[in-house]
Amino acid sequence: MVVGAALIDDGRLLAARRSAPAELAGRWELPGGKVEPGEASEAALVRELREELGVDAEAVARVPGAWPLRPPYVLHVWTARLRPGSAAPAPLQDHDALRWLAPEEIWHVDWLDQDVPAVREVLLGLRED
Ligand code: 9L3
Ligand code: MG
Repeated sequence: MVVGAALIDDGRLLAARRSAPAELAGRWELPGGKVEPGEASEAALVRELREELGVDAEAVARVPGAWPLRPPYVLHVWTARLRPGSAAPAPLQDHDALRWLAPEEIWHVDWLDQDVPAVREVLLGLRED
């Protein structure tokens, strides 16, 4: 399983531009990665956000749905938030740009195809708040 984080702060969603691998470079994603054997999904999400962005974050709620990736992987998404005192996100690994997107800006970036339905779900939640 691959976990992705819809990191939300002040009503905006964090988008991360991939720098690798070549076939995904330049496309935007919900940051995250593979769950390790024996690891809980939320723990994987927190670990990936620390490794990739240098932040101290926590999972908030599972976004309903499961989206197929390159077999055998499946993408599951959680909303997440920065914990008090966390550093601001920085592109440390696998990314070369970050953007905080307001709801009306969500489609201004070229999301990975697999992330589009997940982002659509997240946007519904953002607009309710
Ligand atoms: N993937 C797709 N959307 C995402 C994430 C975090 C990952 N939001 C895909 C890209 C890779 C695979 O899952 O093919 C593993 O992700 P990573 O470990 O390279 O981040
Ligand atoms: Mg990753």
